[in-house]
Amino acid sequence: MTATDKPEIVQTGPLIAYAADQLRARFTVHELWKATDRAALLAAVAERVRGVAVAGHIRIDGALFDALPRLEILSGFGVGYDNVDAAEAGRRGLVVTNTPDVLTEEVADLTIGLLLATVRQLPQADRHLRAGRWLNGPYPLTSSLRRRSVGIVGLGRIGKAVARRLEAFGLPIAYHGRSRQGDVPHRYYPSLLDMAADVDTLISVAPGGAATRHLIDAAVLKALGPDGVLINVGRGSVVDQAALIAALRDKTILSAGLDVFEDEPRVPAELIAIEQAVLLPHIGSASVHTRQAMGQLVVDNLVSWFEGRGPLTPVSETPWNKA
Ligand code: NAP
Ligand code: 8YV
Repeated sequence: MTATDKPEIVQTGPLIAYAADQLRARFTVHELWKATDRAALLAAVAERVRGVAVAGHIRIDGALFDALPRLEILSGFGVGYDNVDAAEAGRRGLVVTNTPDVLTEEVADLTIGLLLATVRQLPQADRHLRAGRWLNGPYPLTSSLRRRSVGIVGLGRIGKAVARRLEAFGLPIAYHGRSRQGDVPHRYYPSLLDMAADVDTLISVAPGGAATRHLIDAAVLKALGPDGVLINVGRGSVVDQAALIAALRDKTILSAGLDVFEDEPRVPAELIAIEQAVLLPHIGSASVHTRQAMGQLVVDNLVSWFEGRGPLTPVSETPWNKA
């Protein structure tokens, strides 16, 4: 294959070099986020581009599909794809892929770390020591994981990996989702409000999008109660952030550990000012090991497609029928 035979793709945002280098070796890559006039770039390549590597958080919808009439496949970096209108892609016969499984254990590890950091106030204790306050007295006693009961919102791949870890901690686990899962030993709650009333620790690993927007609202936080801890590693949009800030300020709940926010990377000053909250800059999958595995899957989906072998990990809205 000569350089000119390479299939042409658009890359929407920066990717780790490990993946970006492989894309450039295999494809002619048009870097959309670097273009001063994106519409002009798309118009110039419209008749040649058949693939998109989706990176970054720009909205991918009918406008891009219209601009690239020869488009066949969109290969996304990340398991969540709420920034892509996959239903519309499906209607147009396009394939969308994501990066499931390769990040599951990493994100579950981070979730447990965030839970422990929030309940035992690890960042606050670290700040206490660094500020020299230990010299004046010990760090105050904290809340505990002991006697807690956990409700998981979104018991999918990552939710189950979190549940496996929590079993080792000896904590009772319940879950809420759209449907009961037959092969799961944990108690199922069709109502999130009922689950929040029965547990004191809520862990959200639910996907973003219209169907889950503000699923965790003021009423759910009130039901969680004054010992309540909310951990969110799914998507910021799942939690009503203004209601959460109010609930933390007036002690409706005890604390929150958040890896995701409604308008990333902007985090409201009101949230930053809440000392008991633990706030992370969306690092659930952000290890070299796991980001390389995710990047590899972005590349592999495109390579597999252009070699005529179909996508490796299509999303449910664009199923691939090998026949
Ligand atoms: P998954 O296997 O598809 O699991 C998603 C779960 O959410 C399913 O169990 C599903 O259960 C539930 N769910 C879907 N829609 C729901 C709704 N309307 N109400 C309640 N529950 C709903 O996905 P995954 O691989 O575990 O990833 C989950 C999410 O984690 C991703 O979509 C992404 O947003 C987030 N994530 C974050 C990071 C990070 O860095 N913080 C990293 C990776 C992933 P039912 O079908 O029974 O409803
Ligand atoms: C990524 C994520 O950091 O996979 C996901 O859904 O949220 C994270 O693993 C993100 O998608 C990359 O921007």
